Amino acid sequence: MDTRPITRSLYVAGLAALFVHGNPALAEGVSAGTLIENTATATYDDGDGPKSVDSNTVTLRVDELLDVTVTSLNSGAVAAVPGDAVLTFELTNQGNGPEAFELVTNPTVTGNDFDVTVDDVAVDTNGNGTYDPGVDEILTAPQTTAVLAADERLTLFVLVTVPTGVTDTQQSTVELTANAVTGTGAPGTTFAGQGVGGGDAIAGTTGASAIATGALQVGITSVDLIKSATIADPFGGTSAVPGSVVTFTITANVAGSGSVDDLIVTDAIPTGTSYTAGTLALDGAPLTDASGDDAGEADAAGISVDLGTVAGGTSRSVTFAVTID
Ligand SMILES: [Ca+2]
Ligand SMILES: [Ca+2]
Ligand SMILES: [Ca+2]
Repeated sequence: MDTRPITRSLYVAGLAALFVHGNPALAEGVSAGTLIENTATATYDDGDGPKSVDSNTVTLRVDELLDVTVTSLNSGAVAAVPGDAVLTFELTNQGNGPEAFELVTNPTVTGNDFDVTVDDVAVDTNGNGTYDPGVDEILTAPQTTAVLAADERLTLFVLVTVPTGVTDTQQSTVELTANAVTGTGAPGTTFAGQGVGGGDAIAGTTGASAIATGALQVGITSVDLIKSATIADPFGGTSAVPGSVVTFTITANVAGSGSVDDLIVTDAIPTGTSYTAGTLALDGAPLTDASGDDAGEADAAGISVDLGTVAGGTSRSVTFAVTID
């Protein structure tokens, strides 16, 4: 005979059905407007076979959280000279529902060495990360993005003009603020009925507002050319007479925090003299007279040396010799 006591077991199965309408894999969580339905089930054995019982179903609609982030996409300060410059930002709808954002720029930031003029805010319409005039859409006031889906990102360009009169290494920053069009406020601020599907919209941890700064640094680079000559006459002296060899030195001094591109030094062979073949040199190292094989070329008419890109603070010296006819 079985003497074991009757075992009554009760298993409560929690979290039954989770109905998700839409995409739940968002940074902010479940999509706004999603209905979350929950029914609890209990199973037990009352000694007369297994039984189960369901609870009533509780249905929750997920409200819309309003959140946004803005970051600068420039790696450090953008090198600038007087004239047009572009600052690049990324805006992300961090909320869990669709939302548009109004954009506000501020070029007069405390600590600026100079202030730029903000000309426009543009959207990277063709998505290549670069401002393309005539292609990328310029927003009209009030500058507002399209409605962005939850988690959608947008690359934005702030188009500015750097004023004349700025000096090398001066810096300026520009702020870009994005505010949810539905509203902003302290986290938890509720906009009744203004969320997805008539639910509430609620300011999230960002307060539905974000700000980022972009920086510009002036890089003005100048080139100074200095030419000198030394003379060796046929008699061991330094007189300029027919037959004297004149060695010219041309020094290019590049100054400033930036660099110059395509720096080419040229000089015509003076009338009354003839180029001495094989005397062209850069920083003391010989260059051939032929073209296309190194930085330099020379012929009866003149010399040319291509220094390429030269950073500020650098000096390069070109030398060559002529003989007085
Ligand atoms: Ca919305
Ligand atoms: Ca573009
Ligand atoms: Ca050459």
